[in-house]
Amino acid sequence: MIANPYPTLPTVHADMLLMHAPAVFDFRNRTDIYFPYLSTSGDVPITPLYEYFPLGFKSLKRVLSENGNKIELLNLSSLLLKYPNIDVTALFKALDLRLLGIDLHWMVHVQGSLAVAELFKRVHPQTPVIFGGISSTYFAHELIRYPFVDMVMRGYDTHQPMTQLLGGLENEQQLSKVPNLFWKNRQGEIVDNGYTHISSTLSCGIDWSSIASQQSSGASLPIQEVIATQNAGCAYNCGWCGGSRDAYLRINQLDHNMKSTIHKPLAETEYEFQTMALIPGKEKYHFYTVNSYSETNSRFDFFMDRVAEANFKSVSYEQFKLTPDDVLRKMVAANPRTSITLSPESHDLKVAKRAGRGAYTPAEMEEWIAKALDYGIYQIDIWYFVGMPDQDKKSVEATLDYCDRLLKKFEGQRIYPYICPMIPFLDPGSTFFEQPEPHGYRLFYRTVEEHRLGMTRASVINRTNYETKWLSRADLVHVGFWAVRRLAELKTKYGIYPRGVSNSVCRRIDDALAFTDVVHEIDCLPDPQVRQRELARIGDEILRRNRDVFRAEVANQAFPIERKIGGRWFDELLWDQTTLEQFNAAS
Ligand code: B12
Repeated sequence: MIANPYPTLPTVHADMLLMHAPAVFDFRNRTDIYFPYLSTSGDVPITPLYEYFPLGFKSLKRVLSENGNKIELLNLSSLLLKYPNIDVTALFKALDLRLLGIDLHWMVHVQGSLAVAELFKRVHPQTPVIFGGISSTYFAHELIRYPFVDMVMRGYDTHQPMTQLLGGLENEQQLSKVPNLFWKNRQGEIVDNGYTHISSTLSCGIDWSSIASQQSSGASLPIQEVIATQNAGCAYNCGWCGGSRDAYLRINQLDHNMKSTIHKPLAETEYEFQTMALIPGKEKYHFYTVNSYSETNSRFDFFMDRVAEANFKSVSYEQFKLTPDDVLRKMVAANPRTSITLSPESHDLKVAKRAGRGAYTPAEMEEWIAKALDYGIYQIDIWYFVGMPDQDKKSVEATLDYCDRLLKKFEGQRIYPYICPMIPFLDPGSTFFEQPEPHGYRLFYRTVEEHRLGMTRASVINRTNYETKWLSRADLVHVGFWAVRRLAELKTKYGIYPRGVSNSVCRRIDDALAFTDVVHEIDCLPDPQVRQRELARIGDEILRRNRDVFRAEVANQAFPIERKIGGRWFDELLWDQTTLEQFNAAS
């Protein structure tokens, strides 16, 4: 008798499991794709697997559970970073589900989400697999054609349709009535139920009372953060953004008379704060609020009153325009460690305006910074972008010169500029994606399949889905990384980073850029056999570098020091730590 090579994981029974895939599956032993250091946007603590799952996972869990379903969450991405030996097939065998839900929300997950669906269907051919999220909505008609995708749920608010779906999952007659659903019937025919559920509010608040944190115990620099968004869609219309006013209307098939931002009812916001109050040690948490610039004044007032009661360690708000005085005062009163994030995208007003921003000049911003600091704002983060219309190498260099002046002017006052290249993707559904040529863009990938294959290219330059008239794909990567490196140097010059930190960032970026060129040259070889052979030759070098990035620790531009993962709110690992450690050791 052959012994079972795997210790069995206790089986998880659920009506639905929502699973978040790594951007690329299986990243662990791939010697043919190179993932450079710091190749994400840099403001959030993630690796190039993009471990955040959609906030909607948490709200879906709440609504569907309240309707009598057993709902579980699994962040496969975090799990594989933390337990790298785990056999995913064996893990899937321990799932007993009525339905598996996978997000394809951010397009960057296209390869990983599809690969995970395919593997799951091999293990459980009878269990239906449903896709959802923004990219799923945009590409629903393409996704449903993959043999291992049984259903696609469209929409920015899927709570009601998903409740209906779980109620009638085994009954085709009932399935045919579920709004927003694309599905395959028993004959394998694709059925489109139509996109008719258009919610006028973002219907459901999240229950934050229990979040993944237990596994961070002992970490010296724990990542303790909760996040909130009060709306979907956007009040603004940046051409590169897949969540802009026009993109949101387009992706959700809404006409231009419809509202481009829908809001969470205040009672649901209140509920979120009540549940956040129950997080153990919440006064050590940072509260990251996103999209606050799409709120009305009275709603934002209500929100800040709740922030004042919440007593978080610190709070950050994203602002589109320069925050007016009365709001600055109120923010500081609500929390003394308030930081504001601005995203002018470029110091050059012409570029900033073409990026959809340009609501203020650098001089106006500086005047405002001085005032905000006077009011007691604790920190101001200023984000610049690489890959905008009219932005060439010189323009990026000039942005860095501007950052130098800015850092000097506000030395020692927590004014932190950042910059990031827009890679790998220009958002599908954004205005520039829809009409690339008039805006100076050229697309390399348009369809799901093109993006999926694109994400398996060895070189990050070839994974990028666009270039501009002003910056080629290679420039986007080179100029972008150069800019991040230069900022690290500047931050040391002005005493923000210790010399050791910036030396390490610069050394790793230098290596990433030099090695990207090696990989890129091979990845561009026309003959696939020669290409494969040459890639195999440097396979060990790729793997060594990837393993340096894919660890149970994460560093990003905003915090370039490795911090342990496992305690981030989205690190939902489904089984307890001991069970997973044993399974990992035996796999
Ligand atoms: C908040 C936000 C974030 C937060 C994360 C919040 C989170 N974890 O959900 C932060 C700041 C961390 C973030 C990061 C990123 N973001 Co973002 N983000 C947004 C924003 C502003 C709002 C999204 C939101 O909260 N919606 C409301 C919540 C409650 O609902 P939801 O999560 O969408 O879920 C509902 C539905 O989508 C659906 N659903 C979702 N998944 C699934 C799965 C199944 C199976 C089903 C049935 C349904 C379903 O049902 C849910 C319930 O109704 C949008 C822009 C916008 N205006 O929409 C951009 C947006 C989604 N982000 C975008 C991008 C590109 C990114 C980054 C890749 C940027 C980067 N380079 O780092 C990263 C990815 C991070 C990662 N995955 O690790 C793009 C995506 C474009 C695309 N098609 O790929 C958008 C559209 C615009 C933009 N450029 O910012 N983001």
